[in-house]
Amino acid sequence: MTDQTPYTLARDAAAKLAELTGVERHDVALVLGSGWLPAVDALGEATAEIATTDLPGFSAAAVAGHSGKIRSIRTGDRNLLVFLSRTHYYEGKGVAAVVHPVRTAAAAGCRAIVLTNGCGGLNPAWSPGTPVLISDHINLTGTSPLVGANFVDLTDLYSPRLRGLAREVEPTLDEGVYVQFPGPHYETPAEVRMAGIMGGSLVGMSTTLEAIAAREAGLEVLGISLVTNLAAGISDQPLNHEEVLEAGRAAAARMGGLLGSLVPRI
Ligand code: 8IG
Repeated sequence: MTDQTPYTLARDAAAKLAELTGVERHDVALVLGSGWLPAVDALGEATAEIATTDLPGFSAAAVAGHSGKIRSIRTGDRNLLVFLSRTHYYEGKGVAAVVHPVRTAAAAGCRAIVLTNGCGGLNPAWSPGTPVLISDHINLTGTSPLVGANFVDLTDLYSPRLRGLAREVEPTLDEGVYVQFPGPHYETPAEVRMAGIMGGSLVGMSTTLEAIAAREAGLEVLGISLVTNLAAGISDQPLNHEEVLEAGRAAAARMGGLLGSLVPRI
């Protein structure tokens, strides 16, 4: 045990996952963000559902609206591995804990991962409940899941091929640059203006570290943000978490339809 690395821990988790789900190999992984849970029921019947805490390296979920479960779903001829919750950087459990699901998915055989999140939008045209494809990111956490001289190329991190597929399913989808702040507080209006000046259009507290780990593991990455609120200062409304959950419920059918059409084609 003392010789465990994040990679061997992920291999152990993948072996236990196969044992508990009875699914030897998964093909596509999906990580759910705030507001996305209702959409998953539209994806099809679960082959198996287990608690994340049944697998090595996972700890309990911390956020309302996030459920600490992993669901295996058969869609078309694909085995889809759905993480109904994630560990956020702001929980202070370390970056390796944040990206453990991604590494577990890779060890379980996945070739692609769909990272979803709920976030704030800088474009006033994005009303709450608008899905936006992530075209690129700015990581403001000041850290990386990679340790050592591991110079992973992040050009085209968010797969142009998968974004193209998403737009075949839903041609009206906009794209945006996702800026990850450490959180857990929301941004000040000045920080939101800064994010915009830097070239960002979405602000949130997840996704970028996971995307980096996914690229390291050789996974193709699709990122989809659900804009659940206008970012601080973009509207004169204060932000609250209940609004996030409500935007998710209201957008569930559309998100479920999008994922349901997309995943079998990945
Ligand atoms: I949902 O406006 C959600 N998550 N940082 N800012 C940040 N994270 C978020 C926001 C937001 N909305």
